[in-house]
Amino acid sequence: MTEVQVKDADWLDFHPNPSKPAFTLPEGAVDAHCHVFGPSPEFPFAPERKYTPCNAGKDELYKLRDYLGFSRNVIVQATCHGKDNRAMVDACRTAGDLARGIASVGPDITEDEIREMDAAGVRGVRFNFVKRLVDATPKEVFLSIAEKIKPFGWHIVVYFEAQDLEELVPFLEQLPTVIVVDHMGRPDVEKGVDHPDFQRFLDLMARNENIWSKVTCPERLSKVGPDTYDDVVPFAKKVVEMFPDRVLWGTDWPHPNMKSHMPDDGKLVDFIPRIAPTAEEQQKLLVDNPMRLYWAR
Ligand code: 0GY
Repeated sequence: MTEVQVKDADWLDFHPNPSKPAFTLPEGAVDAHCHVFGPSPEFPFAPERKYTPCNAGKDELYKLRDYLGFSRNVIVQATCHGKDNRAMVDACRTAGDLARGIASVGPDITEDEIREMDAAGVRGVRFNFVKRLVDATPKEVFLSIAEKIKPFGWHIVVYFEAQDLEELVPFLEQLPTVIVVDHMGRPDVEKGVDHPDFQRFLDLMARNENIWSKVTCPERLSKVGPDTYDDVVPFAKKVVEMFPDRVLWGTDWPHPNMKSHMPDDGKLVDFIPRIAPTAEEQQKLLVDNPMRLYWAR
Protein backbone atom coordinates (compact mmCIF):
# COMPACT_ATOMS: atom_id res chain seq x y z
CA MET A 1 0.00 0.00 0.00
CA THR A 2 1.28 3.51 -0.79
CA GLU A 3 2.14 5.51 2.30
CA VAL A 4 0.29 8.81 2.68
CA GLN A 5 2.95 11.40 3.50
CA VAL A 6 1.33 14.08 5.61
CA LYS A 7 2.98 17.50 5.64
CA ASP A 8 4.49 18.75 8.91
CA ALA A 9 1.96 20.30 11.28
CA ASP A 10 3.69 23.70 11.14
CA TRP A 11 4.31 23.60 7.38
CA LEU A 12 3.55 26.85 5.52
CA ASP A 13 2.15 26.29 2.01
CA PHE A 14 3.23 28.47 -0.91
CA HIS A 15 1.24 31.68 -1.48
CA PRO A 16 -2.13 30.79 -3.05
CA ASN A 17 -2.54 34.00 -5.07
CA PRO A 18 0.65 36.06 -5.42
CA SER A 19 0.40 39.62 -6.70
CA LYS A 20 1.28 40.61 -10.25
CA PRO A 21 4.78 42.13 -10.09
CA ALA A 22 5.09 45.85 -10.84
CA PHE A 23 8.54 45.12 -12.31
CA THR A 24 8.46 43.79 -15.87
CA LEU A 25 11.02 41.04 -16.28
CA PRO A 26 13.26 41.21 -19.35
CA GLU A 27 12.42 38.91 -22.25
CA GLY A 28 13.70 35.40 -21.57
CA ALA A 29 14.13 35.78 -17.78
CA VAL A 30 15.15 32.67 -15.83
CA ASP A 31 13.94 31.70 -12.36
CA ALA A 32 17.27 30.05 -11.47
CA HIS A 33 16.39 28.69 -8.03
CA CYS A 34 13.15 26.83 -7.42
CA HIS A 35 12.06 23.34 -6.39
CA VAL A 36 9.33 20.78 -6.90
CA PHE A 37 7.89 18.79 -3.99
CA GLY A 38 6.30 15.58 -5.21
CA PRO A 39 3.49 15.40 -5.76
CA SER A 40 3.49 12.47 -3.37
CA PRO A 41 2.59 9.59 -3.68
CA GLU A 42 3.61 9.67 -7.37
CA PHE A 43 6.99 11.05 -6.33
CA PRO A 44 7.37 10.08 -2.66
CA PHE A 45 9.49 12.06 -0.24
CA ALA A 46 12.70 10.34 0.85
CA PRO A 47 12.84 8.30 4.08
CA GLU A 48 15.88 10.28 5.28
CA ARG A 49 14.15 13.68 4.84
CA LYS A 50 14.24 16.24 7.65
CA TYR A 51 10.86 17.74 6.79
CA THR A 52 7.68 16.70 4.99
CA PRO A 53 6.35 19.54 2.83
CA CYS A 54 3.05 20.16 1.08
CA ASN A 55 2.85 18.90 -2.48
CA ALA A 56 4.12 21.51 -4.95
CA GLY A 57 4.59 19.86 -8.31
CA LYS A 58 5.61 20.90 -11.80
CA ASP A 59 2.13 22.07 -12.88
CA GLU A 60 2.00 24.65 -10.08
CA LEU A 61 5.59 25.70 -10.79
CA TYR A 62 4.98 26.31 -14.49
CA LYS A 63 1.74 28.18 -13.74
CA LEU A 64 3.74 30.53 -11.51
CA ARG A 65 6.49 30.89 -14.16
CA ASP A 66 3.94 32.09 -16.71
CA TYR A 67 2.06 34.29 -14.24
CA LEU A 68 5.18 36.13 -13.05
CA GLY A 69 6.59 36.50 -16.57
CA PHE A 70 9.56 34.13 -16.44
CA SER A 71 10.52 32.07 -19.49
CA ARG A 72 12.61 29.34 -17.90
CA ASN A 73 13.36 27.55 -14.61
CA VAL A 74 16.34 25.94 -12.94
CA ILE A 75 14.90 23.31 -10.61
CA VAL A 76 17.13 22.45 -7.66
CA GLN A 77 16.68 19.04 -6.06
CA ALA A 78 15.14 19.63 -2.62
CA THR A 79 16.45 17.71 0.38
CA CYS A 80 12.99 16.25 1.11
CA HIS A 81 13.55 14.06 -1.97
CA GLY A 82 17.04 12.98 -0.88
CA LYS A 83 18.97 11.50 -3.82
CA ASP A 84 15.80 10.39 -5.58
CA ASN A 85 15.82 12.90 -8.43
CA ARG A 86 12.72 11.57 -10.23
CA ALA A 87 10.37 14.47 -9.48
CA MET A 88 12.94 17.06 -10.56
CA VAL A 89 13.94 15.11 -13.68
CA ASP A 90 10.29 14.56 -14.63
CA ALA A 91 9.65 18.30 -14.27
CA CYS A 92 12.65 19.05 -16.50
CA ARG A 93 11.49 16.58 -19.16
CA THR A 94 7.99 18.07 -19.15
CA ALA A 95 9.33 21.58 -19.75
CA GLY A 96 11.72 20.43 -22.49
CA ASP A 97 14.22 23.15 -23.23
CA LEU A 98 12.55 25.55 -20.79
CA ALA A 99 13.97 23.92 -17.63
CA ARG A 100 17.29 22.74 -16.33
CA GLY A 101 17.98 20.80 -13.16
CA ILE A 102 20.43 20.42 -10.30
CA ALA A 103 20.58 16.92 -8.80
CA SER A 104 21.63 15.42 -5.51
CA VAL A 105 23.74 12.30 -5.98
CA GLY A 106 25.92 9.89 -4.03
CA PRO A 107 29.46 8.73 -4.81
CA ASP A 108 28.10 5.56 -6.41
CA ILE A 109 26.50 7.51 -9.28
CA THR A 110 27.42 5.93 -12.62
CA GLU A 111 28.36 7.60 -15.91
CA ASP A 112 25.21 6.20 -17.49
CA GLU A 113 23.04 7.73 -14.77
CA ILE A 114 24.77 11.09 -15.19
CA ARG A 115 24.33 10.88 -18.97
CA GLU A 116 20.63 10.10 -18.60
CA MET A 117 20.07 13.04 -16.27
CA ASP A 118 22.10 15.26 -18.57
CA ALA A 119 19.79 14.34 -21.47
CA ALA A 120 16.83 15.43 -19.32
CA GLY A 121 18.45 18.83 -18.70
CA VAL A 122 20.40 18.36 -15.47
CA ARG A 123 23.54 20.47 -15.42
CA GLY A 124 24.92 20.12 -11.92
CA VAL A 125 24.81 18.71 -8.41
CA ARG A 126 24.13 20.33 -5.06
CA PHE A 127 26.37 19.87 -2.03
CA ASN A 128 24.47 20.75 1.12
CA PHE A 129 26.15 21.68 4.41
CA VAL A 130 23.08 22.99 6.26
CA LYS A 131 22.81 20.77 9.31
CA ARG A 132 19.06 21.10 9.81
CA LEU A 133 18.51 19.80 6.24
CA VAL A 134 20.94 16.89 5.79
CA ASP A 135 23.26 14.52 7.62
CA ALA A 136 26.90 15.44 7.10
CA THR A 137 28.73 14.07 4.05
CA PRO A 138 32.54 13.68 4.25
CA LYS A 139 34.38 16.15 2.02
CA GLU A 140 36.23 13.30 0.25
CA VAL A 141 32.85 11.98 -0.88
CA PHE A 142 31.93 15.37 -2.33
CA LEU A 143 35.34 15.58 -4.04
CA SER A 144 34.84 12.18 -5.66
CA ILE A 145 31.41 13.25 -6.93
CA ALA A 146 32.97 16.46 -8.29
CA GLU A 147 35.49 14.43 -10.31
CA LYS A 148 32.68 12.29 -11.74
CA ILE A 149 30.47 15.15 -12.90
CA LYS A 150 33.23 17.44 -14.18
CA PRO A 151 33.71 15.67 -17.56
CA PHE A 152 30.04 16.35 -18.33
CA GLY A 153 30.55 20.10 -17.98
CA TRP A 154 28.32 20.13 -14.89
CA HIS A 155 28.83 22.53 -12.01
CA ILE A 156 28.30 22.43 -8.24
CA VAL A 157 25.73 24.36 -6.22
CA VAL A 158 26.68 24.71 -2.56
CA TYR A 159 24.39 25.55 0.33
CA PHE A 160 25.93 26.56 3.65
CA GLU A 161 25.44 29.13 6.41
CA ALA A 162 27.71 32.11 7.04
CA GLN A 163 29.22 30.71 10.24
CA ASP A 164 30.53 27.68 8.31
CA LEU A 165 32.23 29.56 5.50
CA GLU A 166 35.63 30.00 7.14
CA GLU A 167 36.01 26.26 7.62
CA LEU A 168 34.73 25.53 4.10
CA VAL A 169 36.98 27.91 2.15
CA PRO A 170 39.85 25.44 1.49
CA PHE A 171 37.36 22.82 0.32
CA LEU A 172 35.51 25.26 -1.95
CA GLU A 173 38.80 26.42 -3.46
CA GLN A 174 39.64 22.78 -4.23
CA LEU A 175 36.50 22.08 -6.26
CA PRO A 176 37.31 21.72 -9.97
CA THR A 177 34.17 23.20 -11.57
CA VAL A 178 32.08 26.34 -11.50
CA ILE A 179 30.56 26.72 -8.02
CA VAL A 180 27.28 28.50 -7.35
CA VAL A 181 26.66 29.58 -3.76
CA ASP A 182 23.04 29.60 -2.62
CA HIS A 183 21.63 32.77 -1.11
CA MET A 184 24.99 34.63 -0.83
CA GLY A 185 26.14 32.10 1.77
CA ARG A 186 23.27 33.13 4.07
CA PRO A 187 24.79 36.24 5.71
CA ASP A 188 23.57 37.44 9.08
CA VAL A 189 22.13 40.72 7.79
CA GLU A 190 22.13 42.29 11.26
CA LYS A 191 25.93 42.31 11.16
CA GLY A 192 26.03 44.60 8.10
CA VAL A 193 27.81 44.40 4.76
CA ASP A 194 31.15 45.53 6.19
CA HIS A 195 31.33 42.79 8.81
CA PRO A 196 34.30 40.39 8.33
CA ASP A 197 31.90 37.49 7.77
CA PHE A 198 30.38 39.01 4.63
CA GLN A 199 33.72 40.44 3.54
CA ARG A 200 35.08 36.87 3.68
CA PHE A 201 32.41 35.84 1.19
CA LEU A 202 33.12 38.80 -1.12
CA ASP A 203 36.87 38.06 -0.91
CA LEU A 204 36.22 34.43 -1.81
CA MET A 205 34.34 35.50 -4.94
CA ALA A 206 36.98 38.10 -5.79
CA ARG A 207 39.78 35.52 -5.56
CA ASN A 208 37.98 32.77 -7.48
CA GLU A 209 36.46 33.56 -10.85
CA ASN A 210 34.73 30.18 -10.90
CA ILE A 211 32.55 31.10 -7.89
CA TRP A 212 29.09 32.52 -8.57
CA SER A 213 26.33 33.59 -6.18
CA LYS A 214 22.58 33.45 -6.15
CA VAL A 215 21.36 36.79 -4.82
CA THR A 216 18.25 35.09 -3.57
CA CYS A 217 16.03 34.61 -0.55
CA PRO A 218 15.52 38.03 1.01
CA GLU A 219 12.55 36.41 2.77
CA ARG A 220 14.87 33.94 4.52
CA LEU A 221 17.61 36.40 5.41
CA SER A 222 15.57 39.44 6.40
CA LYS A 223 14.95 40.36 10.03
CA VAL A 224 12.63 43.26 9.15
CA GLY A 225 10.45 41.02 7.00
CA PRO A 226 7.97 41.48 4.15
CA ASP A 227 7.22 42.98 1.76
CA THR A 228 10.31 45.11 1.31
CA TYR A 229 13.04 43.08 3.00
CA ASP A 230 15.00 46.35 3.23
CA ASP A 231 17.83 44.91 5.33
CA VAL A 232 18.81 42.43 2.61
CA VAL A 233 19.08 45.03 -0.17
CA PRO A 234 22.64 46.26 0.62
CA PHE A 235 23.97 42.68 0.63
CA ALA A 236 22.49 41.57 -2.67
CA LYS A 237 23.17 44.95 -4.32
CA LYS A 238 26.82 44.73 -3.34
CA VAL A 239 27.23 41.26 -4.85
CA VAL A 240 25.50 42.33 -8.09
CA GLU A 241 27.66 45.47 -8.32
CA MET A 242 30.92 43.63 -7.71
CA PHE A 243 30.23 40.50 -9.77
CA PRO A 244 27.60 41.37 -12.40
CA ASP A 245 28.60 38.44 -14.61
CA ARG A 246 28.45 35.80 -11.86
CA VAL A 247 25.08 36.32 -10.22
CA LEU A 248 21.77 34.47 -10.58
CA TRP A 249 18.29 35.14 -9.25
CA GLY A 250 15.41 32.83 -8.35
CA THR A 251 12.16 32.76 -6.43
CA ASP A 252 12.97 29.73 -4.22
CA TRP A 253 9.34 28.65 -4.76
CA PRO A 254 7.72 26.80 -2.96
CA HIS A 255 9.84 28.26 -0.14
CA PRO A 256 10.71 25.25 2.04
CA ASN A 257 10.82 25.66 5.80
CA MET A 258 9.67 29.26 5.94
CA LYS A 259 8.36 29.75 9.47
CA SER A 260 7.96 33.52 9.91
CA HIS A 261 5.72 34.08 6.86
CA MET A 262 5.11 32.91 3.31
CA PRO A 263 6.41 35.41 0.75
CA ASP A 264 4.26 36.82 -2.04
CA ASP A 265 6.20 35.75 -5.15
CA GLY A 266 5.12 38.90 -7.03
CA LYS A 267 6.71 41.04 -4.30
CA LEU A 268 9.88 38.97 -4.53
CA VAL A 269 10.10 39.86 -8.23
CA ASP A 270 9.69 43.51 -7.25
CA PHE A 271 12.80 43.11 -5.10
CA ILE A 272 14.94 42.62 -8.24
CA PRO A 273 15.25 46.25 -9.45
CA ARG A 274 16.26 47.30 -5.94
CA ILE A 275 19.32 45.03 -6.02
CA ALA A 276 20.00 45.34 -9.75
CA PRO A 277 18.90 48.88 -10.56
CA THR A 278 20.18 49.19 -14.13
CA ALA A 279 18.77 47.51 -17.23
CA GLU A 280 22.23 46.12 -17.95
CA GLU A 281 22.48 44.48 -14.50
CA GLN A 282 18.97 43.08 -14.84
CA GLN A 283 19.72 41.60 -18.26
CA LYS A 284 22.85 39.86 -16.93
CA LEU A 285 21.25 38.66 -13.70
CA LEU A 286 18.06 37.32 -15.22
CA VAL A 287 18.98 36.31 -18.77
CA ASP A 288 22.62 36.38 -19.87
CA ASN A 289 24.20 34.70 -16.82
CA PRO A 290 21.74 31.81 -16.40
CA MET A 291 21.65 31.24 -20.16
CA ARG A 292 25.45 31.04 -20.26
CA LEU A 293 25.62 28.65 -17.32
CA TYR A 294 22.63 26.41 -18.05
CA TRP A 295 21.69 26.73 -21.72
CA ALA A 296 25.07 26.81 -23.46
CA ARG A 297 24.08 23.45 -24.94
C1 0GY B 1 16.21 26.57 -0.20
C2 0GY B 1 16.34 26.53 1.25
C3 0GY B 1 16.03 25.53 2.12
C4 0GY B 1 15.74 24.18 1.81
C5 0GY B 1 16.23 23.46 0.77
O1 0GY B 1 16.53 21.52 -0.42
C6 0GY B 1 16.01 22.01 0.59
O2 0GY B 1 15.36 21.39 1.40
O3 0GY B 1 16.96 24.01 -0.16
C7 0GY B 1 16.03 25.86 3.56
O4 0GY B 1 15.32 25.21 4.32
O5 0GY B 1 16.75 26.82 3.94
O6 0GY B 1 17.09 27.03 -0.89
O7 0GY B 1 15.18 26.15 -0.71
